[in-house]
Amino acid sequence: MSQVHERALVRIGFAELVALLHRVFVLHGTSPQVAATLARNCAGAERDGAHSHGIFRIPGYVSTLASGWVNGKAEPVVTDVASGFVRVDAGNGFAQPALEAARPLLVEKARSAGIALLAIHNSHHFAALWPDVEPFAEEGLVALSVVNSMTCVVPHGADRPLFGTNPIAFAAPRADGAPIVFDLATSAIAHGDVQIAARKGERLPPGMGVDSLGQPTQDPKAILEGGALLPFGGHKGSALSMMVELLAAALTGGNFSFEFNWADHPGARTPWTGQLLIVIDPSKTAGQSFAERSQELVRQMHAAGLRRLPGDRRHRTRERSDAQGIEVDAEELARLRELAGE
Ligand code: NDP
Ligand code: PYC
Repeated sequence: MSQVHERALVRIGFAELVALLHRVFVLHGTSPQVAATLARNCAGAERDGAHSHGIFRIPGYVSTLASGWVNGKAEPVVTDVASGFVRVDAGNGFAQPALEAARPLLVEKARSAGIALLAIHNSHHFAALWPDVEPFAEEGLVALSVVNSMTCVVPHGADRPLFGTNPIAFAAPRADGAPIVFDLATSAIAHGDVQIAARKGERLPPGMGVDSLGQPTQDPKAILEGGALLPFGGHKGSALSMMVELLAAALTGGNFSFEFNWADHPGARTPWTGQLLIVIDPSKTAGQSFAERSQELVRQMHAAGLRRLPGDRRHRTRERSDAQGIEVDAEELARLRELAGE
């Protein structure tokens, strides 16, 4: 008879989790500033139930820092390239501190010109993408971001993997309620979720990936050990993934997902690529305010029978976490405390 292992769950407050993660990052080689950014990002993902990019990622951050693959103390260099174009060299560091460094200039340009673009290169992104766009919508702006990752997706109609899992995130303000936000990998499933399924011994739905012989498989281990993922939606997701490679890498000066080689850095897990953000000031729109128009769209979607908007699940989880504490696996929390040297 197979044994079912009950997971013991405990609750931790957001601020306490941020402080714990901050200690982990600093102890494993980031500057305090980088630690503050990554800790908030990672704790926010855990708080919102975005488990594939919450504390599950910490061992990957730690092994990457230990491998010397990423510079945890990098100081981003921001360049004012043109009226609507900001560039950041992340200095082989993480993308989020680079975004933070460029943010004031990006917002200033978006508000004066109506639109501005941020091109981040020489950067590592190992996180969910929605935290990068949601804050812009919270201050009334529309934001779109793309980031490419590491080769593990077979383009539709091709024989071998080339693209990354390449997510697209979008955020827009609305009049009554939290901004409309979606954040989706262009692969049929995020690589993180394949790892989680493998760890839990679960099978995947059909159509997610192939094994090392290119045959369809629902076994996550077969995908991770020599196999590959498929794009979502066949040729359509594949075209979007191609677009992400072009915008996040070619346009920013970053690496394509297939262009870096971490073989000399055992333990390296963070893709060394690029990221693009486009920020629009919708106050320039003709007619009714954009936020009222987006509210009207949501109203009509609900009237048409829609029960769940993208972001609704995250916000419900956030409300529960804020009220009761963030629910985490007790063993995982104990491992975090060890990594923090406690
Ligand atoms: P999901 O498929 O879980 O969700 C994609 C989006 O669809 C979310 O906005 C989600 O909202 C929404 N959604 C999901 N189900 C429904 C539904 N039934 N009705 C309405 N909306 C729905 O995400 P992915 O697995 O594609 O991606 C997971 C994460 O992995 C993302 O945060 C992504 O950024 C990250 N990632 C990061 C990479 C990197 O290189 N840094 C690479 C690849 C992925 P909600 O959140 O509310 O459920
Ligand atoms: O889940 O596909 C993923 C991923 C890649 C890089 C970071 N997350």
